[in-house]
Amino acid sequence: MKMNKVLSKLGIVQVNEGAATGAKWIKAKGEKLESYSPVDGKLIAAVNTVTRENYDEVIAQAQTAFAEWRMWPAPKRGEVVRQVGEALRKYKEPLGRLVSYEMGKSLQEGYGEVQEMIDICDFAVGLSRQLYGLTMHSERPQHRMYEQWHPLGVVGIISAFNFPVAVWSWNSMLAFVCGNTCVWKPSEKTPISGIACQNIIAEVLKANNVPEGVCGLIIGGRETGEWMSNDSRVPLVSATGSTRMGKAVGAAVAARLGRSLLELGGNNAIIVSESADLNIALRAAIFGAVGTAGQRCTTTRRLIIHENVYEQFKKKLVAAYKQLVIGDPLDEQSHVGPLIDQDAVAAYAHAIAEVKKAGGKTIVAGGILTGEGYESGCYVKPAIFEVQNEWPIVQHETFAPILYITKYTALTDAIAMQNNVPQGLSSAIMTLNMREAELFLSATGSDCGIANVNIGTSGAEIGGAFGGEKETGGGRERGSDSWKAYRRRQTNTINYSDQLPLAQGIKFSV
Ligand code: UN1
Repeated sequence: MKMNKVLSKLGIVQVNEGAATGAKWIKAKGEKLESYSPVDGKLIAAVNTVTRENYDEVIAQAQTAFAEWRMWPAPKRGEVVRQVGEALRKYKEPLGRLVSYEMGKSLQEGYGEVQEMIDICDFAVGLSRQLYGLTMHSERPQHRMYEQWHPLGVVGIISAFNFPVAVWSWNSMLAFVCGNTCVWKPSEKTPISGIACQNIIAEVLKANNVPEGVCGLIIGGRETGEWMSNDSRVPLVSATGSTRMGKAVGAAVAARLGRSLLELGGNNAIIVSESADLNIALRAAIFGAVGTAGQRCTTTRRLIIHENVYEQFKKKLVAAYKQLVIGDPLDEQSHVGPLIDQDAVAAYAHAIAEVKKAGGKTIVAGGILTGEGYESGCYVKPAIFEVQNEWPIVQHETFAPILYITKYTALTDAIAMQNNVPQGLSSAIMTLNMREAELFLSATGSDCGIANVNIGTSGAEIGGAFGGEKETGGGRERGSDSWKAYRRRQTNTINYSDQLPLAQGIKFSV
């Protein structure tokens, strides 16, 4: 499908409006933001950014809508989400293609991202008939005690360029079935994918007479995120992105005693044991390191390899890296697409210079590609360096396909190395030895939010809670009981006796 056909299918025009309260668009009055594809450097479309006034209008409408939306029975809200899932199935092809073109990930991964959206819709529909609270036994006679979960209000969603659409859906679909309204600020690097999602969902909102304001969108830069973080009308801000951004959002939200849900940087390692199936380990490591051109927060950045298989595994890696095809991500032959923009290319070059300065040994050389097919200036070669784990550059998350490898002797040392970084998102061990696997998963093992055995660090399924510890921010999105982050807990005690006994046996009479 040609890109202009893709854009017209998704309702993208030359200059898009930039703010929406749901089914309705507002012509935003801020500066124009142009989105260029890292694939070929061409302009995709432009979009107006919001002014403070536009922002306030969208938030106010979200507040108004909340008063009504929270009264809808949860399964009825779930039915709307079910239809969103159907609409996403219908638009999977063009939306996946647009994500691939605007962000630069491979077409397969673009489709995969839309599939994650469909999966969260299915998950949320089931959840809409659950959202369970507990009942407890009261210490007082003829008393009943239980807890229930109520919606919070307006949920602000700040998402990153690397998953331009899926992360919005993880947050909003759970927030919706929980009875919240949402306002989404997509990354300013991928605004057109955000506009496309809004167009898709608008059809469903209209068909179901969903109150205007339930699902808002604002296009803007850092300042817009700051408005949201400081806005006490937004009880929860869910932010995905760099640790630096997350610290700013977390501090601003905490200063007003709001809630934040943070999913920030990772520095994910795979431990390759001498008992690993090396072919599985190789495939996992390569997809983990070069998939999405190293721009997932779950990207494999470090390999900690047992000394007895180190040389052998290194050879396999080098041979496999030679096979990688770097090029247009919409071409199914390509394994690695471009980085998001030239700033990312500069960060890649800087990291390589730093690792070399620290004494890193080049195993597979990097480089910026030029010439035919690489005109956007965003294509780089996946690189591998032999390093020491404690070097500052290795401790740092660089959003690029740079893989650091290092050697270990004892598994406990490998685990210590894997944990010895500021971030704590994802981790994995490759081993067929159950003692090693269980040690890695034990309380003395990986300190990450995700720990896998014989699976790489990326590619988590929707059903599990997603997020991590330390500088990753501590938040959990998507599966398991992550929905609780989008609700407030209320403990209810009901007295159906004709007495008023006090808890803890306290006597008080007047
Ligand atoms: C991210 O990079 O922000 O587990 C999310 C994965 C994907 C999600 C990544 N399902 O790699």
